[in-house]
Amino acid sequence: MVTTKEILRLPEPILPGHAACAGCSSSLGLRYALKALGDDVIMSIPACCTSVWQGPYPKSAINAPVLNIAFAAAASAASGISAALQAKGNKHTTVLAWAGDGGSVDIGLATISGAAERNDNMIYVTYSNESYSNTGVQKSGATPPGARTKTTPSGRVGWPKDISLIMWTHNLPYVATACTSYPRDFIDKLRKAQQMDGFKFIYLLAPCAIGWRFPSEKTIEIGKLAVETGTHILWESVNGDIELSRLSKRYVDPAKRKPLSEYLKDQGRYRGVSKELIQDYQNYINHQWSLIISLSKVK
Ligand SMILES: Cc1ncc(C[n+]2csc(CCOP(=O)(O)OP(=O)(O)O)c2C)c(N)n1
Repeated sequence: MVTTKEILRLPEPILPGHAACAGCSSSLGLRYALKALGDDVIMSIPACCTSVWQGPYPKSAINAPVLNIAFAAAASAASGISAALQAKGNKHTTVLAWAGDGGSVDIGLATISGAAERNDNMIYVTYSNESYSNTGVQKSGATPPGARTKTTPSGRVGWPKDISLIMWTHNLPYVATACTSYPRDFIDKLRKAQQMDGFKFIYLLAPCAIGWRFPSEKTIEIGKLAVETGTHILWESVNGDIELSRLSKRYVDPAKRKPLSEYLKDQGRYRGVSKELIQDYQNYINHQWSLIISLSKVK
């Protein structure tokens, strides 16, 4: 496993002058991703927070070549980059598609599914702040039960789509979940994906201080609570074999998990939400655990 010392020693890929909000974990996530993958990377980024915080054209705080592309098109643009590299005989450059949950779970789903079915050579990371953040925090298909957004003012009703499992059903070489509060786990997963050919998918939980309404200094703590309460399950799949990651293995037993209320108490998006919706969130979490365990090697 990568050490904290090594992460600190790696060159800084996010330059001074970016426009991310205080406590933004999508910028942190991309910082780790580019540290993990090195400097031989070409990115595809659709309309999302990252395309805003990278700074106004012609300047960019991301120290990598970026193709900024339409909202639905991160995967199809990355497919094009990947095909061009292949045509040039370039086997060394990594193609990284980096998109929000709205751009992945909703409007971009068809293009990701197409690229995955073709097994196009790229790493696709969905960084999920569980809403359309940069346009004012509207509900996305990844918004969890009970969360209040601009378009769900009394709390989101219904269950989100699990894009990691949707991608898993595409029979991919690599699928994983990660969280910006655990950079070592995320970096190891990215490096593993980088060694493989074909379409690799990572779903990165990225807490958003503005959208989730918590104090900006709590970004890391909130992400850790997502894992410690069992709300966000860390797992990976190599050639279809799902395995729980070390950090989540300890929470297989529900008695070991912190109560969901610990995770929600500092998040303004859950303030005043009905008990029924919070219970529905707990039901969803329990359902996800049963599903992952039944699909994984942990019986
Ligand atoms: C076709 C289209 N519809 C709407 C928009 C406006 N728009 C730009 S970014 C965005 C939301 C992006 O949400 P998400 O992908 O979750 O990324 P985040 O902003 O949370 O980082 C929307 C609705 C657009 N650019 N194109």
